[in-house]
Amino acid sequence: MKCLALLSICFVAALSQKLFIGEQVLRIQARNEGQIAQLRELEEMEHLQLDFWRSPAKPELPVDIRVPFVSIQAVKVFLESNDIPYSTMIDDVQALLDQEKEDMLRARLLERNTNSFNYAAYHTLEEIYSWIDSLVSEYPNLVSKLQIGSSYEKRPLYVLKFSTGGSNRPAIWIDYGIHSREWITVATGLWTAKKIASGYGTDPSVTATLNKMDIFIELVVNPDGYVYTHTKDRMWRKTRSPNSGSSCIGVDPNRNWDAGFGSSGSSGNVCSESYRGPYAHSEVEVKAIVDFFKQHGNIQSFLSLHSYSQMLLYPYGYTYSPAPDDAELNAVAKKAVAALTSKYGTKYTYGRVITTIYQASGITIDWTYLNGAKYSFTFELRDTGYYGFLLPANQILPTSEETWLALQEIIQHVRDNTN
Ligand code: 0X9
Ligand code: ZN
Repeated sequence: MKCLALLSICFVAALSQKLFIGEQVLRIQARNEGQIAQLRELEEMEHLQLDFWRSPAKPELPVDIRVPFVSIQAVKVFLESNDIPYSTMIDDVQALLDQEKEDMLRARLLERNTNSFNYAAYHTLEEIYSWIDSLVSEYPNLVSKLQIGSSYEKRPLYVLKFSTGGSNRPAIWIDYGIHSREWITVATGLWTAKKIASGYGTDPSVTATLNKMDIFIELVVNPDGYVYTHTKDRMWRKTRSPNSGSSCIGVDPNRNWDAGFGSSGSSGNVCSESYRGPYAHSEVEVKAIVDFFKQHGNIQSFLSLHSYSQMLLYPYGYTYSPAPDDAELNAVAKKAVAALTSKYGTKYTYGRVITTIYQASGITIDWTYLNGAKYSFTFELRDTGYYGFLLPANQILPTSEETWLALQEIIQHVRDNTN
């Protein structure tokens, strides 16, 4: 055990991976709007190099911040002098990363096809892309692989198509990994794709859906970021495209869509984690989906998966105006969440993005909703911040199973309400 852990540290160092020694994640519970404003000031202090896992929004929602070792003293002094309550959620970020690496190395050993594949482990992009080819070859009459474009660093952008025939049937889109550090979404995506492939002809609900509709799944929307989280910086969120005139890299692909683009709920600062980009759809990974969506012309439901917070959200993020289908989306979310909770008791909140989490402009589901995908939802998977983005691999299967129940509710509703 000890020797394995040591080995992984050497391995990490050899790849010149960013280390998080002595870093902590603090959970802050603002008492009122005044303290929210003070936390926003803290967010502006760039020299502290803070990573806001959850930004200040409203007093009911805790704020989670990853704090580098050198800033811990300063942040705690700031909080204590302003009488803002906090606790330590993750005491040693690097210890969690070492464990994660060890779990991954162990998991790889026996994988040959999509049956012996270890769904309870996190995987590299290479492993995922080879798994995609296995799935296509094992279900040749149902599953095919499309390439909808290339990433900034020229990696292929693959989409799995599940179809039993017809021409341009109404479709459901599901994507994972748009924010690269949200590994749980990608792992859940692989499990879900296998569930759908193996469910045709055996699971009545999957069968009924695929007899009427097509399903498209993009497992890794942001492959450059995903590779970067495995090789350089586990906490990378954005794309990897450069910004002219700055050494800060990347755009937040969930602020880059042409729906309220540029309004509040995104940042114009290239170094910000929610930098919106120079113009809407500037990121090729976003543009590839936009082009595919328009060209297809019959995508009825668009589901985009994120983590963390345990929420099921629907439009809008950029405006307080309710969407025209607000009541129906609310009812669908309600039954989806009830199904999800029935499995392991995991509690979810649901509602519009802007009122449930925070204002966010230029987000995926606002664009897809405004462009015809009536059933546009976004998930924030487990957990609520105990591990945050570093959810241990032993939660992959339960997360996938419970999320599947919610997906099934949504898909059924879409199927029953689409011609
Ligand atoms: O800030 C975001 O983009 C989302 N939170 S995350 O931690 N996954 O980055 C919240 C925006 C609205 N939610 C979704 N679009 N899932
Ligand atoms: Zn996200």
